[in-house]
Amino acid sequence: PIELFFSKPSSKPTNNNNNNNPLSFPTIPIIDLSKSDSKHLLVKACQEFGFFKVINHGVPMQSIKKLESQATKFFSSPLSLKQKAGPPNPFGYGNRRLGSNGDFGWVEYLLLNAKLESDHKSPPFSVFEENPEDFRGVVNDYVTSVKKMACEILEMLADEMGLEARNVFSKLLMDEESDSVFRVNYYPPCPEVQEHESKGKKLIGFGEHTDPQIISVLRSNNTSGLEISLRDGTWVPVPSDSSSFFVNVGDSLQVMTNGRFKSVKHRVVANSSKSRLSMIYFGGPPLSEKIAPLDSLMVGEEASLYKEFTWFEYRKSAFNSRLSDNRLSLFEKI
Ligand code: GA4
Repeated sequence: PIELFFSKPSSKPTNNNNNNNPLSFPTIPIIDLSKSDSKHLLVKACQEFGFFKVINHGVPMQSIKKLESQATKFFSSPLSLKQKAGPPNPFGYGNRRLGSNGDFGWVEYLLLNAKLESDHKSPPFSVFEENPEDFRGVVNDYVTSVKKMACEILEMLADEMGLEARNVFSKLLMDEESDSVFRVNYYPPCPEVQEHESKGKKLIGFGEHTDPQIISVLRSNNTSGLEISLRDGTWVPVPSDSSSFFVNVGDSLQVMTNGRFKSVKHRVVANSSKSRLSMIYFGGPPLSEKIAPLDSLMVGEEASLYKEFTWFEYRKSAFNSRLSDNRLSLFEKI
């Protein structure tokens, strides 16, 4: 039922912001990766928002455009063809249903293995009839560049925090066993949006949630929809920017920094006239990895805020949760 997709009326902007501009939204931090003095701003953004925008990111526009055009072609194919690439268990095409516990959204998507050598002969890749190998190749190119950027960011963070090894975080993504995922979301335009907006409701494309992994790197076309939640509960719309990337802290990075960095709650609201296409790389650790605050980060008598768990345990628990659950709360020490 369509009603399931609607949120409560969204909160108004507050004057509780960081640019002394009453009644406007705070500005989302912009990090220029080509500047070495961005490290300080990066750490600040991870602490305050768990979210930032990245410019001068080094990902070739050609690689982005190739993926965008392949994905657009796929999502505009007949439903019967797309369904051959589904259901997403764990990888493949999905439509409306999110996860396995009854969450719905106004969205279609492809969930893919971010492991570069993985097979292109079985679904969802095999459904790209013209040349499944080509699509895998385009995904591989894109994931390779985005993963490199994610690792650079994680190394700048470790550096700025004075951690013993600058690769403490990035080595988890670089590990051959890294459990990383790649996702392409397609949000079709929805004519009913306007009617509901007049009632103060928003049609939800992808419901509010935090990402369980370490770091997520998102790129979208020029259609807005993404919103992040501030700690006071205000929803802040993120203006789209197709030439930049948006990065968010995942639950695992929040734990590894013992709560210094915040995994940000976010959602996507539907658009009445334009389709939104986003592609997200979720950098995760190997399944056997213990997720715990880094020793070198703990000061004095500081105690871990979290119980011990492996990524396998956390992932399993996260995938058994509902989108809007506070999935980390099960692992917090009381
Ligand atoms: C959110 C981040 C990634 O997209 C994802 C999502 C996963 C899914 O779509 O199957 C989850 C969601 C995400 C968190 C809670 C569970 C699992 C849907 C859901 C209801 C692939 C992931 O790793 O966690």
